[in-house]
Amino acid sequence: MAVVGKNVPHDSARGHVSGESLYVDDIAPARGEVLVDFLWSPHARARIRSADLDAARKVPGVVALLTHRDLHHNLFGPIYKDEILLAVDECTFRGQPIVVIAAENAEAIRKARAAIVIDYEPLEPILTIDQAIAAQSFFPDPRIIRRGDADAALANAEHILEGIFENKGQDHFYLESQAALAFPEEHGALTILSSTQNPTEVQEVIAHLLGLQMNQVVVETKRMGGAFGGKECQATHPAAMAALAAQKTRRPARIAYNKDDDMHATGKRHPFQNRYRVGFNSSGEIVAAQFDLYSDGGAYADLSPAVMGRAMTHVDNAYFIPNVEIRGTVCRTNMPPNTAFRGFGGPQGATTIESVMEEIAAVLKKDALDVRRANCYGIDSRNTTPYGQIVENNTLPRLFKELPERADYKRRLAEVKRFNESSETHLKGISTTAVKFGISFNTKFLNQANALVNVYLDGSVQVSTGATEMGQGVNTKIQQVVADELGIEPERVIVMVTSTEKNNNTSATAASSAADLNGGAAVDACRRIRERMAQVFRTSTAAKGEIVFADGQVWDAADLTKKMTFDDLVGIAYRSRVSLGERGFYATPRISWDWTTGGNPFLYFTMGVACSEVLIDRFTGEMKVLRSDVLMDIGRPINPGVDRGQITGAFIQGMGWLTTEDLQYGAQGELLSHSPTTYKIPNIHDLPEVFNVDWIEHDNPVNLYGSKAVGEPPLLMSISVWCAVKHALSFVSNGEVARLRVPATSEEILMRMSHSRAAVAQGVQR
Ligand code: LUZ
Ligand code: MOS
Repeated sequence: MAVVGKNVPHDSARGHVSGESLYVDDIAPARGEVLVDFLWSPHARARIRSADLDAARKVPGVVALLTHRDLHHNLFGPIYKDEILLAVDECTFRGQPIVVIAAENAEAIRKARAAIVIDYEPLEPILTIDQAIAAQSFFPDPRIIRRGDADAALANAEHILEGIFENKGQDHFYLESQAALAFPEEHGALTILSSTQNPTEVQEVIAHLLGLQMNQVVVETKRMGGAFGGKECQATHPAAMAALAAQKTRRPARIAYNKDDDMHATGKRHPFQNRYRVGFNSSGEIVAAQFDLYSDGGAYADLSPAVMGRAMTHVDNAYFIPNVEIRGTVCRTNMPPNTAFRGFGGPQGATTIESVMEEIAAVLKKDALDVRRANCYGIDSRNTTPYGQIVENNTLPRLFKELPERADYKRRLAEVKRFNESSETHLKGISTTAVKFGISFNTKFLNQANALVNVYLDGSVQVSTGATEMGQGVNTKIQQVVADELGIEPERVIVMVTSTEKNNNTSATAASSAADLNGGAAVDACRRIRERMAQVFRTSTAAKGEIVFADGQVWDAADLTKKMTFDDLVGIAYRSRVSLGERGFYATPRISWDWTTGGNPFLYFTMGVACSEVLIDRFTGEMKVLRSDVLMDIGRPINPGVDRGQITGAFIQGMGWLTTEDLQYGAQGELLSHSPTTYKIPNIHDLPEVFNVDWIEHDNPVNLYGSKAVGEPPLLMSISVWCAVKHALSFVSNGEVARLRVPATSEEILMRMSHSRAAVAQGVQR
């Protein structure tokens, strides 16, 4: 009756569709509660000459107006402590909070906001990577990864390709906007209900900003309505504003951003500008490459250096590059601080080299799949990454063989060519791309977790970990693992609300690794409880063999007459005064990392290969995905249904970034596309018409029950869609390498096609 590997329903599945699941802002107002909101900077960069709050204070219903002066400290940040919560004398991005408003109702907040008078002196902002490079506005410590001699190998290469890959950002578009509820407790303590991936960070920052000890702040997270990285750091700001209001007014305080403010004020996926020089031979094999990556970090560092680190360790993606040089520079601009977003720089790195693969194929007039296969990481050789980690347990060659067969790639490629020769109205493209995603936080110390397992007198079990549930099903996976460890039904196990009171010093639920880390900690706790219970069983039955826990029973493997229910054994253990609670711990083994010497930043890699075919309207640039096939190595899934959902959802979310989600800004950096009417996330009609999602049977012996992390890696499978567009464009590019930006919106595609048509018409040499 093993539970791991079964489709146990998501623990919130019913609640999500019935509306029973509570999100922070669904919790009924407490007596005396104040509503909290904030006035944000309308300028990307401006000096605050003066602020007059007198008129706003007199607005009926206003309870408090709070500024940086009301904070004990104003400085925080996950990597560098460079970020301020409330602007002091200069605003450094549009959307930056300046005044926190606490009021009896929304009407009073609206009037107070209008009555605040701030005299700004607008300053010249830096709004783009180009402007940042021109001004040399960078965060500290540009990084470099180097192997072999790229310069020399490039000098001798048969072919050289140069280009720039550029991508725009992406809004997280979680359905539940940022929200928090703060309650004042006795002796100045606070309890915060926060929609955060990182309760510990919220606890730490609030304690610091408000002058409390961490043990005076309890942060609880029941669930999030989506997060995608957008609540790894930036849920902290609303929680801190609510906490400040609760501390100062001594009343419960609630904040919930509206969608527009959320889109204006929070950071996004990082825009990147990646320059590359690639040398290859006439069979398409890369002999050397130089990558110079620039990201837009925004006004504060946030997680940008770590995101850049992941971009740099994913620009190789599935491909071996013998001589390589990878530089990474994070630009400081006056945009909202860009932050974690599912994939965390990985997509920006991997799309760059997948784009290069299409370009090499175009130059050599080869099938891009053959080029990719020629460069794919090997099993016994050509298997070391630029940073020195060996790609162990490498299933990429197998995936590169099996997926194209399943997708009937060769035949369809020929069909695409025939179609493009005959159709005057449409264009098709097809591409097969890969993913190799490193699993582990690239900051070593974050790879730890603890878990609390309590067995109650009736044999039912509560588990608490630092993992937060954002719809991804981590609670269900932990429930399954605990059920199997104790040999009981999953219905006997409940995963409790995440709280800093039960689990201390936890890492963000991030890097796809929450089930790995927290599941590992829960296993540790269960095994120690089981060991004690087994000892009780031996004492009370004189059992001599191995003690088995399964099917809700406990028995002696050497003598099946010695058997009792798990519940009865719990009762005996309790009466024998044996502890039935345990705290487990997990620290990822084998990992090491150093920017100068390299190392093994990742415990293992999640891998996959995908093939997509697109149809483009030659007159409008409108694009449809005709078919996508995805084949992954996700180890042995703990919950196949949950994992299928993750692969499907991540693929579609990645498609959104790559094809339709177009962040548009005005001349002063004002976000113009700040609602669903102007920002196009994928909907049901954008699904590939044929969409096959599958995985291979393959064990991952280094991780929990042979499983692999699945949250982020499949997002990179959607790169096949973007590359299929690029492939389509190669048919109309007049012999030139087709360039394409992210997102490849209809406008972008149309522009690229028109450019080629104009070039053909005028005989222009580009
Ligand atoms: N967060 C982080 C992440 O702090 N380090 C990481 O490596 C990471 N990777 C993916 C997503 N979030
Ligand atoms: Mo993340 S991008 O919060 O795993």
